[in-house]
Amino acid sequence: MFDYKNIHSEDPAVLEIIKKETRRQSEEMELIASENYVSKAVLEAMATVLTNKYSEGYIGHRYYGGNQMIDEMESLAIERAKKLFNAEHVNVQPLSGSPANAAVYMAFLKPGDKVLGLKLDHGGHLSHGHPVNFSGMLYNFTQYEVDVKTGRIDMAKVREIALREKPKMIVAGYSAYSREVEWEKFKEIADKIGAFTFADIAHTAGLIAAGEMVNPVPFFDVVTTTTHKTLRGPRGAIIMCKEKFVKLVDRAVFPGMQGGPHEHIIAAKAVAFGEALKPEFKQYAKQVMANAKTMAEEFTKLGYQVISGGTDNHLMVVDMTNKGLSGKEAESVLDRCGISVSRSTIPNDPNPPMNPSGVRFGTPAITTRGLGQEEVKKVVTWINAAIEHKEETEVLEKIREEVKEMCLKFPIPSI
Ligand code: DSN
Repeated sequence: MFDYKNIHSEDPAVLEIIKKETRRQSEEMELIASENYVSKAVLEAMATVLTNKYSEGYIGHRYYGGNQMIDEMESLAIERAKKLFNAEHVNVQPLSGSPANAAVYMAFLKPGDKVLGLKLDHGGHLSHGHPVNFSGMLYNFTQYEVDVKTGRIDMAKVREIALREKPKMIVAGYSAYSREVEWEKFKEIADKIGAFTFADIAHTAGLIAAGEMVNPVPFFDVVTTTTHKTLRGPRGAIIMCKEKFVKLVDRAVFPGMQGGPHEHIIAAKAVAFGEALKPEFKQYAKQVMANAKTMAEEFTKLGYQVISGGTDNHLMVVDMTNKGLSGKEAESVLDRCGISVSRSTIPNDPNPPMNPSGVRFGTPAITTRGLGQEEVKKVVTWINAAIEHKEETEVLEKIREEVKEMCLKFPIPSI
């Protein structure tokens, strides 16, 4: 959409890489559950002079002059996000998901405090207490799990652990969990022990904003989300909280964790929130979920083990063990066909995260391109054929051609 004439003359080496990536995105299929394609308007907002500005502080209280328009932009983004999620307060400055989560812990906890979070190989995020992450290093996490038989979070077990451990905070909301979260039950358990409730809705935020999944914002103490997954905005994050926690949260973001916010990204967040408030976005979210359901059903028909037996959202984790390959091998076979996926652990995975047993599939990006359930069925047959014929270069190349043909039929809106 941009003509790139200045990069062309100033820095052809950079332009060459941008062009190659544009071609890759355009001709290949994106099934990574956390990725999406932004609109032209979001892309334009990112490429603006707002990147030139320092604006440490908050609206009306900045540590630099010349922030009148920046104040206007931040309040627009905040007002739209509040409306979208029915939030009492929104901080739109977090640079991305992990820094947002770090700010939440900093706001509500002291190092060493007890927290409850879902284990990484059961679908949690690194920043929900994994020992190699700052969260697991600084705070005393106890990890809950999904029930291995059902693939779902066993709330009776969560209650039992919470009552025993008495954490100061309970974290819910996940990276590789395909079912609706029982937010109200989490809140009820937390209230019993006086714990803070923290929801990380990074994956499902767009579906929640569209009213297609349950929204924890009205009753959880604090909620974070990235803005670039199902919400289809720029790479970044926001924190939402109850009015009574405004000072704690805002101070943790700045000066606690961050310096100058990225105002060009905040402008793009505002555009994305505006888009998500439109009725078309509800249709988009519905289609994302319908596509995911169809995908899970098609995999199941072909003998794949979908964790929890299906999906209520935009993603699913498929155990590749009975197909005779690891998640990493499946990822690389599909890469050769022009289909991007991400390897994933399965609950109690006997293999390490670098070479786990499963693959996570998601439908947000293909739905933005306009693919519907009929196309999704075709995509699953390609995936299955690629896995069954993983050693046969000719078969993989033929699939690659067919994938490309479909992708060119459904162009990415911003390309
Ligand atoms: N990296 C993201 C994902 O793929 O789920 C989470 O931060």
